Amino acid sequence: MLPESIAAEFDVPGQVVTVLSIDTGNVNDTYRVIKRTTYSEVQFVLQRISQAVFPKPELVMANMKAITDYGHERLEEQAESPNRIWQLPKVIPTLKGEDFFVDAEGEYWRALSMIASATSHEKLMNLEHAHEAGFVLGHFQSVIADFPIDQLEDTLPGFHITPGYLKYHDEVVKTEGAQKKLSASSEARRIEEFVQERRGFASVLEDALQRGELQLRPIHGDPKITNIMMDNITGKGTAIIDLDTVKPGLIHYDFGDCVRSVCNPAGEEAKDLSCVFVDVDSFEALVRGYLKQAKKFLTDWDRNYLYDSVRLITFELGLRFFTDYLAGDVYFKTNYPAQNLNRGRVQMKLCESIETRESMMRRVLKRM
Ligand code: GN1
Ligand code: MG
Repeated sequence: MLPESIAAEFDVPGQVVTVLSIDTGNVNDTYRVIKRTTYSEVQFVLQRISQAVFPKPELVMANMKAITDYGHERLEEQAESPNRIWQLPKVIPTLKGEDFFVDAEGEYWRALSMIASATSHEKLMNLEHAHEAGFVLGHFQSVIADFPIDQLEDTLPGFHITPGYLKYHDEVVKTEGAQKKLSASSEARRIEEFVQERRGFASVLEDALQRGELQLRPIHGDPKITNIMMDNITGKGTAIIDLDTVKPGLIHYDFGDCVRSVCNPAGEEAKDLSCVFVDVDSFEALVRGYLKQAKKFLTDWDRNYLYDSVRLITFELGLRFFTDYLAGDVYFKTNYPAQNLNRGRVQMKLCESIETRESMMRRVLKRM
């Protein structure tokens, strides 16, 4: 069904004026809906949940409803602070009072409130932006820290388990389609070699979890730069959005993902690899912001694995993009044929830069 007719199924007053497509996001389809009555206008976010990625969208929505209800209560308690106004999206029910709408084709749709007067940026603007990204992530992790993890569904088994992505990669590489792509592209062969050289490192966080050095906690799962909303009025971070992947995990997955997306000034879709690197100044600003919130819950072991998490999650995303290219683009949406190959090269170049700057990054972590 068309998004225009779906938009009318949600409990928002007025008539649909327009539905605009929002192109960021590699998984779900996202739209901004504008509805008007004779005296006001309401805008909200409408999304079609990708069932290629989330086979059980109803579980995604159960988590989202539970975590946003819980989060709103916590944020209400903090609403007194004049310095910063926190926001968190709210699930908008359908006219029948449900948390999602299933259309005639079996597609799952949901509506979420818009974060007011705020902007999501594809690339880093300045050091203050990096500080805010870290602060917002640390704040979100602290808000959900006491949510019982046994009440969160596992919506995406294997998410951020790097050894699992490696196993899948090994299976994909054997296919005829992947072999053809590898023999046709020296870039692809180069990335394949890069992956093989780092096999041993892939289990660094999972091993630490097995040894009991790290523990599972509620995490965001996808705190990339575009999911951190900056307040247009105060210039501060005001919200973290895209709560599809809130589930039990290691806070390191979040930290690594935030750093790899914030501290690469060229962004995820760069074409010129010479512009891709980890910027240590913005890393320092991000860590400073993050620790203002996170130092109350980080253990010594947690701190010990922060550098590794940045290297690992960057490598992991490079591997996920590259494997999806070899598999025929079955997971991440693309706009041109070799986009997932290009995204893979960018993350692997970034991973290399993180390795080059390891001692500088470790020094930053040690100082704070
Ligand atoms: C996907 O859909 P989006 O853009 O929020 C992916 C993340 C990746 C990200 C890279 C559920 O997120 O894990 O880091 O692309 N989400 C899922 O841009 O796989
Ligand atoms: Mg997401």
